[in-house]
Amino acid sequence: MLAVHLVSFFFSKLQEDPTKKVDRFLHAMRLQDDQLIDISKRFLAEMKKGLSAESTAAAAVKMLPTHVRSTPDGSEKGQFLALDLGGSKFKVLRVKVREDVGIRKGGVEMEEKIYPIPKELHVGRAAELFDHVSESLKDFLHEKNIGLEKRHPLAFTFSFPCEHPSLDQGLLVSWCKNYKIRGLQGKDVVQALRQSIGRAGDMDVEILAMVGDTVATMMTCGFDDQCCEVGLIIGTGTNACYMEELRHIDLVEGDEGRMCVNTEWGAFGDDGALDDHITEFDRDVDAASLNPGKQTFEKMISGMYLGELVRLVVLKMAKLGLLFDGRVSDALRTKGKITTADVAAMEEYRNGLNNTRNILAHLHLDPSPDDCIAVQHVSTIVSFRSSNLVAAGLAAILTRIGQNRNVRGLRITVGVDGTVYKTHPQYPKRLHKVVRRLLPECQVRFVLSESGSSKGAALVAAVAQRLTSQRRKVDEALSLFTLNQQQLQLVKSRMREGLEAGLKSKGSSVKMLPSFVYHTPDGTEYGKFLALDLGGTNFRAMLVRFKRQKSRLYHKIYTIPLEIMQGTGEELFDHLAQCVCDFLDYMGLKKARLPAGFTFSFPCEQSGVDTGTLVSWTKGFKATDCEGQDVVSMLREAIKRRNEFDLDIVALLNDTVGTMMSCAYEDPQCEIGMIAGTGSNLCYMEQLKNIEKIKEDSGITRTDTEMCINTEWGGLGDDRCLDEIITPYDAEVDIHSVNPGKQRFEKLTSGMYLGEIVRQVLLDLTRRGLLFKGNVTETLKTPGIFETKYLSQIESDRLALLQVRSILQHLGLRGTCDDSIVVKEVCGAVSRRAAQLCGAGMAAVVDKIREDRRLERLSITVGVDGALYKLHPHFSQVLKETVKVMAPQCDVTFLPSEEGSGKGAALIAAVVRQKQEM
Ligand code: 0WK
Ligand code: 0WK
Ligand code: BGC
Ligand code: BGC
Repeated sequence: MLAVHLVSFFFSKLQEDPTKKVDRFLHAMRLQDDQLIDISKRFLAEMKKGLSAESTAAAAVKMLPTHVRSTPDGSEKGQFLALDLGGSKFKVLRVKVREDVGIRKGGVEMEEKIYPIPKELHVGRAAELFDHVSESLKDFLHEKNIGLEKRHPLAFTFSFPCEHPSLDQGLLVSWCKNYKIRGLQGKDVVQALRQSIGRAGDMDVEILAMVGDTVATMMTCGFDDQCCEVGLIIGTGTNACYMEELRHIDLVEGDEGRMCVNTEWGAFGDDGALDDHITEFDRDVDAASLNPGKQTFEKMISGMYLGELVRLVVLKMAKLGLLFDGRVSDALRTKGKITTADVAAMEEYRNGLNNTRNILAHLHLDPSPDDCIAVQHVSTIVSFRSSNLVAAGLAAILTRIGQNRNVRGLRITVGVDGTVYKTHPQYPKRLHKVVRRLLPECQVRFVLSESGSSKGAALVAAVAQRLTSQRRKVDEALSLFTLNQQQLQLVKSRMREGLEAGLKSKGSSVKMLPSFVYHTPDGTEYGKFLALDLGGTNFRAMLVRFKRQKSRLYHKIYTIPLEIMQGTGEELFDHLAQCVCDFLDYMGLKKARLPAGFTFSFPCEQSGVDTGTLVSWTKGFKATDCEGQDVVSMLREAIKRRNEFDLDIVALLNDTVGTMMSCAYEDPQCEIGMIAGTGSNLCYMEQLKNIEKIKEDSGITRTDTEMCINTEWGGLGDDRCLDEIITPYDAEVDIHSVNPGKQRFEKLTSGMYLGEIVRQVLLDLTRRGLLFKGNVTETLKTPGIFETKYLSQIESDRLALLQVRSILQHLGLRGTCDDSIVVKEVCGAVSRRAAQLCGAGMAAVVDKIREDRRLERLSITVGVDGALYKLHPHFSQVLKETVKVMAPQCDVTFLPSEEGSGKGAALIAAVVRQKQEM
């Protein structure tokens, strides 16, 4: 007996392996990696087509924006009703989401009930389907004794292609799978549901969000795994979604942050892109479907069609005598007689062959063992092609995300659901394997959505609720920085009053310090001068040479260490003398005793052009024994102490005056100098007769009618006249500054403080849980950590949010894209207010000059310098716009100073020199 078996076994081995003939018969379905890579590339191209405004209308792969802008961050909470319609089962659910504990750890409680959808409703009228849905909801509320008195937020999973104008609106693009209903295409599905719930009555439901099942699945898995940014369904239908950069989604306003895109990849190939892979069996399945010509990719993959594909293949092979000796049964000829569940059963590891025999027997066929092996192999090839095609599509999506993030080794999680993936024994492993083979560098994790997508839908509703309340609270904080016309008018008139008061008497908050500079340059200046410039972020020494209205300039920049800025006056001036010595040595001019102009960018009460006592330090300087001292004498003494060189300091000036002079050398209309840098200040040419506080003094010649006044407008508000626009954040910055109560206007407008104001706002928003998940890091508590340069970088239009995020990470602030959006908005609000306030101040000055000169219109130039004006992406523009609006009778030109105030210092030194030689 054993001998007989061995003979027949070897005989059968000799006979051809039945799978071989199936391999040959279905070679078109057996896709090799190079073909999958090619399909993946085609799909990537389709994705780009769907995202771009030009080509989306004609694109087969619609790439539908979902208005879901972030994946769960664990702060979602609340109780929601949920409807899950479109998959194989229609479910009504109640979902309770608690704080900060993941689903696996039971952070979400669910009660659900499945309500069958009668077949006729799949092909009836929309109203009938939705009335059935609403009645089911009503039944669920009764059964679960959920009170009807309270308004219930509802999340709706609707698994058909919809265009979403917003999270709670969805216009149906088309029906698919086993649905073909009349009367809803192009209409708002949420509205249709609202109406049918209204018709059902006795229910107070607020539909907060409607999403597709891929989105809901991504959110469900994202609650536990923050890396989950892709949702995949391989069920009755198939589809995928992923988080795309908003700037790539042309159909949605804004380029900040991300948004989940529902690819609707089921339609890939509807434009013929996959024709070279469509087999006759695919064409037969399509022809017999409810939507011929549509959902090409889906019909090669999803559970709705796999069984049918296998049946058609087996039928064809039987007809060709390749199976069952050519015998065919009516059952085998009948559509739907082999289901996808049958396909899965045939491929079961242990009982696959047995299941195959039973299934074929069930079709009134009498298969031989080889027939069973062959039919099982048909199932394998058909489902293998399905998982391979999904892998190709997924590889395209992951490649896209990798490109968006500009990373090669992407680490990401894919949330998956759907009966095929869940119940087909080999499917998940095959899919994972091929994806990892196609994308070896990527670390892809697949997470199965255990209990359906409604948790995800509830999370979307919870996120929508959270984002709405967060948005409201953030807008409240930002609104404190939004100045309306009336408030700007107030600042303008306060500034005007400050200017007038300062001209009359000493001690007003806007000091209006005389500079003893009586006129701007006239081009006759000549000679070689040294210019020293202390005040901004650095100390600069310059050699300036004037000849025939041309100037040449060499300079060197030196830093001022904090310990010098806040040490003793002697140390500070010794440091300056050392820098000057180094510069003269470098220029080989130590022996020269050059005439020098000293730009000292702090409020100095001058009694002449070459002498002035420091009224008070500003901008973080706090060197001792300086306030009330003559700063020129202090420099001279330091030079003497050093005893290596000598200077003839003939002029002391403020950086605003130096800037005005520098620019006036180019543009004679320049009569105002403005600094928007570390500090904030302005000077302008005032009529001598208006400077009441100035006594008859040496140096005023009869011809002089004007003098440049250093307004020191930074002090506006020190008398609390700006309190109504001072926010609590400003007060925090002032209290912790080295000069509390002082320089209030400067502390609203200058680079030294804007970063700090932003930090205070971020600190407050984080403490209130509106930012960085409420995680108040040491960084956020560190004064000065948020330098103003970061504002300029963060607000630059060219900078994508990701870069904002990396700046924040560089600062040790780990946040989401949404956090980055808020940080950018806070920076924008703070810098915009600063520019508007300077604009209002400028409007006060130019209108005063215009009125003093009894002019209907004034045309004037402002020489301007400072990192904030020069480097901030929007500051200068907002400033100009504000001046135009606040001083409509003045044409103000802003002329950025090329070489800083150094040339201005030298020009004043030249003028003084020429006068001395007269
Ligand atoms: C379960 C989800 C549902 C989705 C379905 C897809 O809760 O939203 O539509 O998976 O799989 P199917 O039921 O079509 O196999
Ligand atoms: C450059 C000028 C200097 C002035 C500085 C202000 O030459 O006198 O103090 O600009 O800008 P900051 O360095 O504060 O940005
Ligand atoms: C639909 C998708 C859905 C997928 C999975 C497809 O037929 O077009 O919207 O996500 O099935 O259910
Ligand atoms: C100083 C001014 C200076 C301005 C710009 C302010 O802090 O008080 O004198 O012009 O900064 O540097």
